[in-house]
Amino acid sequence: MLSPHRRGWLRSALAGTGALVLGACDKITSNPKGIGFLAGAEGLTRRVQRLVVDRKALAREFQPADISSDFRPNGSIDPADADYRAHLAKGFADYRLVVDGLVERPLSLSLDQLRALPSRTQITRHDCVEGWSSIAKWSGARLGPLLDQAGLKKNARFIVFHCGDTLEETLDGSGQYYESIDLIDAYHPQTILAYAMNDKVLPVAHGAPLRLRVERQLGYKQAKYIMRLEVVEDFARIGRGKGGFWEDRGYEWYAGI
Ligand SMILES: Nc1nc2c(c(=O)[nH]1)N[C@H]1C(S)=C(S)[C@@H](COP(=O)(O)O)O[C@H]1N2
Ligand SMILES: [Mo]
Repeated sequence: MLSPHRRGWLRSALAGTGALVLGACDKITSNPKGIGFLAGAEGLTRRVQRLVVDRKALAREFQPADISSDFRPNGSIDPADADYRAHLAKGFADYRLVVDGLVERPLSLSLDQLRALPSRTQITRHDCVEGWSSIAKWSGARLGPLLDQAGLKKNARFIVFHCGDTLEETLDGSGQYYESIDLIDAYHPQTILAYAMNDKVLPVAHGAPLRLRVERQLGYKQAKYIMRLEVVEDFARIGRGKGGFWEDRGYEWYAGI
């Protein structure tokens, strides 16, 4: 609900412009309920606009001198999973990023193909919920153009990132790391599938060969060891249904910063 203060502000705003804006709607302006309805609608529109504008704003970018010399690796840092070990042993020569689900054209992309896609380089700060931050320079394929290449189907709403590491041994396989983001973040210009960190090939500890950078959110959203992007309408049937490994264990799905 609007605060009394805000209601007051809206009422005076409407008093000033009301005659102009609502001039043709005398029946509504002369009806107090009608004014309340319009003021509420205007307040709602402003709040929604602010939300959308905020979601699209860029995360702060830093200078080369700000780059942390000791960027801390966290969570999985050397996956033991057999498939991952096999890829690593071959220097990811056979690695393919699979893009499937609600797409017109499923993709299977080698690292060379990923490196040829529209890219972006950015120096950003990574904030982990554990209370530490580090700054690094990331280069990678922009997710938006990649999704356009695959062509999203009408009912596409979320991108799920399936990772190559098992962070917790569970009987039902739900210990495999995964994450998900919505289309606002997927098309955000700083959202990239990073294959390089500080001008070098992405190290294993930080998610080789491919990790997500979704810069308006916390560390646990930054999926490492990405094997597959699945485009879905909802994630209820993936993992334990909350949209990510840590979300399944109680963390917020939207971890905005
Ligand atoms: N696949 C995978 N991605 C992951 C994790 C993980 O354990 N496995 N940990 C998350 C957490 S909590 C953080 S803080 C960052 C750590 O990224 P870094 O190792 O590059 O610091 O990765 C996130 N992405
Ligand atoms: Mo984290």
